[in-house]
Amino acid sequence: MKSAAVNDNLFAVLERRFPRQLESCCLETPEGLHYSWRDLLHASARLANLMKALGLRPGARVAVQVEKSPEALMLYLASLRAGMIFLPLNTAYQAGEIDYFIGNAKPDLVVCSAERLAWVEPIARHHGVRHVHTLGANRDGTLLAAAAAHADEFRTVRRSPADLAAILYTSGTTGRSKGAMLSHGNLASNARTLHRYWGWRGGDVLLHALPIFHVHGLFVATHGALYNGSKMIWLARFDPAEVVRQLPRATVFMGVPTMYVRLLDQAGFDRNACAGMRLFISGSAPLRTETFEDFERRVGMRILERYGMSETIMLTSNPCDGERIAGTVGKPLPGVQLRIVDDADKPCGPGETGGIQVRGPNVFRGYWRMPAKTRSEFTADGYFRTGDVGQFDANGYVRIVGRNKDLIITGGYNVYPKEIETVIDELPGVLESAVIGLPDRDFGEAVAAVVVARPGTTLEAQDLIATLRARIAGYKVPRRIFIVPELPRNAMGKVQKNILRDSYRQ
Ligand code: MLC
Ligand code: AMP
Repeated sequence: MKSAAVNDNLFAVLERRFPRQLESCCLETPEGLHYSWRDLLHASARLANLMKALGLRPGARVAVQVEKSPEALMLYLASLRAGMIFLPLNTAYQAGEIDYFIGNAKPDLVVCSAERLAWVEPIARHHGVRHVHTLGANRDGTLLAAAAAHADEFRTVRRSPADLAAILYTSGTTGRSKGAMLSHGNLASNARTLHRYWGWRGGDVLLHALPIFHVHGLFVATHGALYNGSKMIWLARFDPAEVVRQLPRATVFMGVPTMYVRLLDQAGFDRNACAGMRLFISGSAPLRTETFEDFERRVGMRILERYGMSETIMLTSNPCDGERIAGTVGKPLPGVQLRIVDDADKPCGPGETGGIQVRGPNVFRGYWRMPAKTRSEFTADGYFRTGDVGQFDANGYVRIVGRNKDLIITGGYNVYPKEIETVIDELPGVLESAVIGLPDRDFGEAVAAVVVARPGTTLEAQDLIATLRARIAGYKVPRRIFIVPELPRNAMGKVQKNILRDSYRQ
């Protein structure tokens, strides 16, 4: 029976699994920095004490847009310890995007890099944020200076599994982002499940090269290592040459397919470099069969592909021991109920295509301040509609064959065409636009826009791209813009994006 004394705060769950030797290395960087498990406890305690001293109460939101660094990880852990709700924000977001997130989430504390302060602070103050601090990539900024005065012991705040730990903004089909609310219980259950399923073991070392503002890098990778008491080699950014240099010291690597494509372009990426590696995991976007096969030929190992999303964390995975099949995302994880249904919500048989729905302890608590939207995304019996389309094969492996949401995934980042079309349509001289994803060797899909000018106006694609760069995150900016006299429409007046995709594919 579970003791009443057990704290379900995710940090407490992770801490119970830390190694006994608190002096051993928990995190190191290629620049030669070493952090022990004790350093991690102390740094997160100081930051948690600072949050408390600032008057933040459990349940307050902490919004963070900083470069990846060990201290950025400590800040996340401090937010868990203090019972705050963590709101990580992509460093590519521009002012308009940040304004929406801060206005929607109403955080009590905003932490940004010093370079962003000049524009982030006015936005934060405008929305009534009480505290704004800076955190740089090199242990600089006002946050650490303020935390230094605080004690390095902190009693982790008690949380129940249903209490919120994080809000992750995911774009929406309507162009408005939604905040997916994830609880301590959601994150802890997924961490435990993946720990078993991926066979984490003593001596594992994670090579961490993902950004830490999304599910993949912040939760799946980081929780895996922390829950296993494993060291992380912490790269500030994905640099394929640096990854190849560090691989001989690691056993586990997680990446999006673009990272595998780029690793395969490195001459030194071979069996030798990977001799000590136990597991390569891919997710966040479809892994092409060609990449899977090239990888196997080159390295002699099969990439383990898994499938997840912000609202559900991880859902399915190819096995650690057992056959990993190209083009599939494996079986539903233990505890995850996954069904594939037709338009009438009737279960599909093996080989039949339908919408993927899921239920389980990993499924989020709803969209922040959007109860109606939350209700409409769940079925009457509590399944979440993922918007992904797939089928079970004869062995029970899931194949994702498409999406019934108008979404582009570029290099593991999601782009909703509607959001980009809305921004393009507001530009002077633009009558209308259609945003599509085109096949791209590096990014899987690349964002492209087809734009119609207002009568009597001339538009230049390069000018539009330059203007868009200042308004939206770089990965959302179309790589190509095609100026056309009109968009193809069907009898209902709807733009025929399939025709555009076919025309511009080459
Ligand atoms: C960067 N750029 C991109 C891009 N990333 N363009 C399209 N798609 C992308 N994904 C652009 C920049 O705007 C810039 O444009 C140029 O590329 C170089 O920028 P960079 O910062 O140097 O890019 P780089 O380091 O090369 O980044 C590529 C990448 C990165 C693959 C390392 O995109 C990345 O880390 N992706 C991972 C995303 C991720 O973690 N997803 C998980 C979501 S969670 P310009 O024009 O200025 O030169 C999820 C759930 C799940 O989906 O299942 O996991
Ligand atoms: P996000 O909203 O950023 O969390 O992205 C989640 C989406 O990424 C899912 O709904 C899928 O469409 C997609 N996705 C994640 N993993 C995979 C995968 N292995 N194969 C195909 N699509 C994936």
